[in-house]
Amino acid sequence: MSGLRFVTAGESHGPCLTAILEGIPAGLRLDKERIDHDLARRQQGYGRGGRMKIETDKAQFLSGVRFGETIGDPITICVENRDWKNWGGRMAAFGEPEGDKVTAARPGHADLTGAMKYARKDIRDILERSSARETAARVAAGGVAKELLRALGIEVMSAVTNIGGIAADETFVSPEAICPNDSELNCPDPDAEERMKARIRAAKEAGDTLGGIFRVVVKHAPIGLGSHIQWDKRLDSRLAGAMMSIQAIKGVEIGAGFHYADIPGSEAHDEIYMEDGRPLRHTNRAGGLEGGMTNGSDIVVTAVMKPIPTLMKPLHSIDIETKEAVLASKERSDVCAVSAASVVGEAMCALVVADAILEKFGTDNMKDLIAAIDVYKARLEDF
Ligand code: EPS
Repeated sequence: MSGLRFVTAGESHGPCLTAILEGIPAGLRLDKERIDHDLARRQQGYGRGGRMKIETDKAQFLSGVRFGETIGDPITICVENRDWKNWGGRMAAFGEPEGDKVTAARPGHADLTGAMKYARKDIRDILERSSARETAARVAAGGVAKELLRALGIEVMSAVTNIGGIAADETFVSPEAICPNDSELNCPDPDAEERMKARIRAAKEAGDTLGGIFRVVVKHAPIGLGSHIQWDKRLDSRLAGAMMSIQAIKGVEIGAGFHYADIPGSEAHDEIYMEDGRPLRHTNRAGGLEGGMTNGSDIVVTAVMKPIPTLMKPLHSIDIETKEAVLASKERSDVCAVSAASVVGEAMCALVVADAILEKFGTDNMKDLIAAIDVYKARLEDF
């Protein structure tokens, strides 16, 4: 990231999650309610665990914003962990730890490799940071990126398309059909959503977990974000990397994605026509990206999430202290968090697209940014 950069800090049961975001121009008005609404959307979803009943995630702005407007400084956002009050004895920065160590590694989690790599005897030293609770900080930072995009007329939205093998009907979740919705699983197909909920109930009863697929769409991004000239400037690679960085994501597609394997070139691309003096496409198989650059069509990114590795009917594993065979540890967790991941996916796409905009047009203040984009768009009118 060169226009915008951000880091997060914080453990799942520490005092808070924090994000520091640098590069947001001065003069951007923020709607804190909208940012908090995304934090609430990340918490909801049928199949979430007991933790979500404890937390009411809210973004606290600690720097970079005065009276609702950014001032160009790094923005620090903190999301409090209410559960911290129950974990002080196990998570304090100093003193002696209370309670037992976690020594039974969960297959599929960072537990075993993290403990080996970081030379830790208590897997809690790994799992606290690898937990998807960290994504609350990303959604808060992504909320600011979304505010920037909104000010430029760009929208980011998502839908869950599959949970545990139950697929939503394409008429509801095609890139053209997706629009903001507040359904429980972020799935706009009500019939599929009911079947997904039944599938989640059955998984819970069986002590099991479920993964799924979600799609993020970015509408009205300017033409020419990203670049073909270098591997790390290609916007599709940046989007795919950002999506893969979300906990439990195991695959990402842009546009037609893996379906490209099934079709010949004659059906794979988006033919270009000239209409009213402008180039126009009637299809969007490319998912809005050609040569690593936005081409003016909607950006379409799809990702698959594996089932959460914390199982109430645990898998075979080993104890890192005794080195003996044991069943994996049981931590309170979710049965299914695909709808939460879809909100995190929106945040990550928003951060990447905002970064590409600021890289191309400048980062000091909103007035200069809007003027630069207007000049560029006027030039493209007459390319
Ligand atoms: C999460 C908070 C966690 C889990 C979940 C995501 O809360 P706790 O560990 O206190 O129950 O519900 O974490 C995981 C799925 C994971 O694998 O670590 C959250 O805020 O999203």
